[in-house]
Amino acid sequence: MQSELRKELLDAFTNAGEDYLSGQHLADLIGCSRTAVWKHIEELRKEGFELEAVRKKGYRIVKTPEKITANEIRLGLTTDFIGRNIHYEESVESTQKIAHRFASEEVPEGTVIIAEEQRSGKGRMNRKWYSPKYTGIWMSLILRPNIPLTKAPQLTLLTAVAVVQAIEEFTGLTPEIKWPNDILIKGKKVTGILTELQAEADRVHSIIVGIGINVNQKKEDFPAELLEIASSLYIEKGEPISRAGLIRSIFKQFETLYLLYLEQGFLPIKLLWESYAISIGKVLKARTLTNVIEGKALGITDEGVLMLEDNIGTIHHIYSADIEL
Ligand code: BTX
Repeated sequence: MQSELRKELLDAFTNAGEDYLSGQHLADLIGCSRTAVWKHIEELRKEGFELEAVRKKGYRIVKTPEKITANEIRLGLTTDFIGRNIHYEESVESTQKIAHRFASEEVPEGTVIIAEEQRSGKGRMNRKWYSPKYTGIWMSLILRPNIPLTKAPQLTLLTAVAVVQAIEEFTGLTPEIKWPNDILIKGKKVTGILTELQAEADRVHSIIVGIGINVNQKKEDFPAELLEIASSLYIEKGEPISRAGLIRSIFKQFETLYLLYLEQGFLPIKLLWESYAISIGKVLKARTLTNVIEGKALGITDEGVLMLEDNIGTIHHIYSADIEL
C-alpha cells in the first residue's frame, strides 16, 4: 500500500514535469489526506530527492537521488581485480552478510557487494551502523591474502589508508584516522570500517572488509544520537559528491596499497597509516571491554596493535578498544 502511494506520487511528479503540484491536488489525485502527502514527501527527501516547496504553488522535484549502478562504477574503472566483480542491491540487511555467503562460494578476489541501503548495518562489537538510502557508500570487499590470522588486522589499517587517500584525492578534504579504523573530519566520524574473517586452521581463507562512508547526507538526515559525532563529506565539503566516482577512487587506491602490501609487507602501509593518524603522540584513553587505560600513544606494532605508555612508563598493548582523545 505504502509503495503504491509512493509510485503514484512519483508518477504525478513525472507527469507534471517542471510544474508545481499543490498538496491538495496531490491528495485528490492519489486519494489520501494532505498529511499523508506531506509524510510521503518527507520520506522522499530522506531518500535523497530534493523537493522545492513554494507557498501557494506547491511542490516540485528538482533533483532525483543519484543511484549507484554497477555499470556507472565500471565506466572508467582502472583496477585489475578490485571491484571488477560487483554485486549491487537496492536494499539489504547488511552487505557483510551477503559477502560472507559469497566468500564461501569461491567468488573471485576483489568481489564487492554494494547496497543503496542497509536495514541493519553492522558496526564493530555488535553495534549498529546507520546506512540510509542513496546517500552513502555501504560496501563489502572480499579478499583472499595468503597470510596467517595474526596479520588480518593489518588489512583494516590498509583499508583506512586507502579510503583516506581516496577521499583526499576525490574531494580535496583532509580526513584523519583514529585508531584503529575510524575516519574523521574535524573530529567527526565520516567512515567506519569493519573487518571480518573466514579462516581455516591458522590461515586466512577470506577477509571481508566492510566500508561505510557518509557521503551525501545533510545534517538533518542524521538521527539525533549521531548529530554530535557523525558528519558526511557533503556537510564538510558543501557540495554533493559522486558516490560512483569516489568508489572508483577507493578501488584504485586499495588495489595499489594491497599489491604493495603483498609484495613488501606491512611496513610501507604502517608508515602511511601513522602519517594520517591523529592519535599518535597524544595522551588518550582506551576503553577496552574490561578496563580503561590512559596513556600516550607511541604508535602501532607491526600487527596494528596500539601501544600506550602510561604515566609510570609501562607500555600497554591495546588490541581492541574505543579511543577517547
Ligand atoms: P564502530 O563500532 O566503530 O561504530 C559504530 C558506532 O558509530 C555506533 O555505535 C554509532 O555510535 C556510530 N555510528 C553509527 N552509524 C554511523 C554513521 N553512519 N556515521 C557515523 N557514525 C555512526 C564501524 O563500527 C564499522 C562500520 C562498518 C559499516 C560497513 S557498511 C558496509 C558493511 N556492511 C555492514 O553491515 N557494515 C559494514
